[in-house]
Amino acid sequence: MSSPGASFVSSSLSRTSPRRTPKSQFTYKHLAQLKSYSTTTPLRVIAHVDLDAFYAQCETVRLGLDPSKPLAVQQWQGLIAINYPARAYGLSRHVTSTEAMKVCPELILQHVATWKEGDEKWAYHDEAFKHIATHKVSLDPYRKESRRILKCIKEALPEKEQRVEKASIDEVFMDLGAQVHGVLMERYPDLRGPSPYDDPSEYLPRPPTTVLDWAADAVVGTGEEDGEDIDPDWDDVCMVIASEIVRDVRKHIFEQLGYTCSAGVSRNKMLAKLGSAHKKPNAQTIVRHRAVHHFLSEFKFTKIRMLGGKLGDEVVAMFGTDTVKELLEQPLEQLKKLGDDTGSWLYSTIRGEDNSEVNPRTQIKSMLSAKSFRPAINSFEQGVRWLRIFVADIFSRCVEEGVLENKRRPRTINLHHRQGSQTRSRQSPIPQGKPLSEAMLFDLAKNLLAQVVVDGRAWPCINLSLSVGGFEDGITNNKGIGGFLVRGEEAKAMLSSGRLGMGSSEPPTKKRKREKGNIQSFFGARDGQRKDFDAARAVLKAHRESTREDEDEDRDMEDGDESDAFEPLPQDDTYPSIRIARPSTPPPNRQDAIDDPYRATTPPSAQPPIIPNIPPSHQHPQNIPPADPPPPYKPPLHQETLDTFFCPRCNAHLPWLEKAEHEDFHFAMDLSKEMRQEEKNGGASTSSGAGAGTSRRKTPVGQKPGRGRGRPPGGGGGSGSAKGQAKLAFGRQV
Ligand code: DCP
Ligand code: CA
Repeated sequence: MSSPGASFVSSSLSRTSPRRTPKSQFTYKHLAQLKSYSTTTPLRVIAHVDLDAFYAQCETVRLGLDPSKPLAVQQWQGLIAINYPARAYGLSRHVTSTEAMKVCPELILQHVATWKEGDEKWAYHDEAFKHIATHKVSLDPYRKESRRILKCIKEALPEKEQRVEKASIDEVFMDLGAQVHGVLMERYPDLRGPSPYDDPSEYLPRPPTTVLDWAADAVVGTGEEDGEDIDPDWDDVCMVIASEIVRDVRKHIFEQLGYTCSAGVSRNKMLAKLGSAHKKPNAQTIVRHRAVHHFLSEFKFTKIRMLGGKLGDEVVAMFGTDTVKELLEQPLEQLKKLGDDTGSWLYSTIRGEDNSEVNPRTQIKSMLSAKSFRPAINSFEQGVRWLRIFVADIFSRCVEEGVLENKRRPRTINLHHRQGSQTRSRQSPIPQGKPLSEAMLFDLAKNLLAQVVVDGRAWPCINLSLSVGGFEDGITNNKGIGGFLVRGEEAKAMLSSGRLGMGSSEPPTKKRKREKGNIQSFFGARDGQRKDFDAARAVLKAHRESTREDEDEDRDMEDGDESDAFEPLPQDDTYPSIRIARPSTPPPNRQDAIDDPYRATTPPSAQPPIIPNIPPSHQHPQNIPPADPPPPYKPPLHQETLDTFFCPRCNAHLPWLEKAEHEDFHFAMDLSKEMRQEEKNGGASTSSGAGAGTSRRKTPVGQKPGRGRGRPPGGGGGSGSAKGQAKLAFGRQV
């Protein structure tokens, strides 16, 4: 490519221009910092590369189709990726597949791959969209392509001068500092010498004024005559070099794999990302230092990452504007009304400041597989069938991570279960002393679900997700004493599963007594639920036994700890600190797309956001897989009004969907009463029929049935019985 001349010193123009000052505004130190990826050098160059219509391109490439033909990727009835030829018809993610075909009859619709219940591997199924109830989306094909593209990008960069961060399934950031520094030294040998007087704070000489060649790039303007032609400085030259590098990378991806992408080049991640979205597809945009102000003022700040949601709304409400231009008029003190940290962060962000570094970690920290159920699922058996798929999905990804070679392995497994508006999470450690297997994960997953079921109120379930986390580098079978130590995430998970004996304040014998006598007799009347409950209990029992065997082995190798601290007790809400927060609501089409390895499996706290100097008050609160469970389930109106059942125990008509929850309420009440009785009798089990209607309540005339946690009609929070329920559900003190 054509570029600035070999030596700026010999450039006559650089000396003759009347407007030119003899020195650059950058110092030798700034230049040296570029090499070490400093986040503060004003010469910094960051690129963001984003694949165009990614899933759609994956399908086009996989099927060997003509990329100029309109194609969309379908997930059930919705579209999740639309290529640019199809976008020319006005198609977007908001239309359904049927609507899309009406608008563009020649549209190629390809459904995402799915796991079919019972199958061992995902596949592309004909008419998969009809099987939402029995299939689960697999994003494996896109993850695979994502990995190939990342590899290709790395190949296109010098091994020792690359810093690449995978930001999502189809995005990477590159800090081009070291490479650009190398090119500068090559092209402008005069820069190599030591700084005058060996003083790094000395200013660099001016670069030559040869016209900078931006090739076909979209170079963001400054809104006025910017003087670049006669007055370029080293920051402009760095951008030109970076734009050449990025063009080469994009060319390499296209030539090797057939994908087009767009890129942004600027002085930090935030600006580079805004740049890559500026012109699409297959283009690159340069946001020079001198253009930042103009570029950003044109934006609505709600387009900037972290300002799209609640914080953005708050700012709009407080300052009555959503444009950067108007917000720039607010002094720092005013912005600090949002809080000191948030105000300062916002002040610098809208001025284009972002010192977050490009973090080259590429290792996955957690993996998640999830499914939203429409219709909801209603039994342990059904849940287990889905767990089998989740485990197969996760295990195959673990294999790619090198678990079989014991390179890396997860230490914890988590189950999130959603019923109505309530999300429950159960966690357990993954035994580290033996090879990780699919069967082991399945057994752990089943055990977690069984815990939820035994705790009650499990059905109908509208979302289940399973994740493994706490990936660590593998240890060999001859692990040292450290391999047996329980620490960090694993210890947390043990607490969560009660294995350290903190899941309950009562002795295990008492618990077993209660399970056997009361619960069974309660469910005795209801065959379906009893079967469900028994199945869950059988799983818990089998798991407990196998865990005991394992632990006996482990204990033989340890110090002969005889305590019975490993009983896997069902969890409840007693220990909120180990419960996992409910993740946020996804965009409508992403319900099954949540196991994106980067968007969804890297814990937010471990993954610096695009603007990592975000104020702490607005950071994601917990280190959880950012799974996106569905929005709260709202049954269709007719179900709420017509599909009611009559509860003979409290003479109330309640929505059918709340039946199980409501019955569980009565169970809780009965049990609570019985336990109190037991205490009164000095601990002797009464084992009376818990379903005998001992705490029957009546619905006051005209009062609506209670909602939510299965409260019976009229069940006020302060009443004695409601308290009993609360105790059972949250306290385990009964
Ligand atoms: N995706 C999804 N659901 C969404 C958004 C995205 O399933 N609501 C998936 C499909 C996309 C991929 O993630 O192909 C990447 O998302 P992008 O937002 O980068 O969108 P595209 O790559 O499809 O288009 P663009 O060319 O605008 O980047
Ligand atoms: Ca994209």
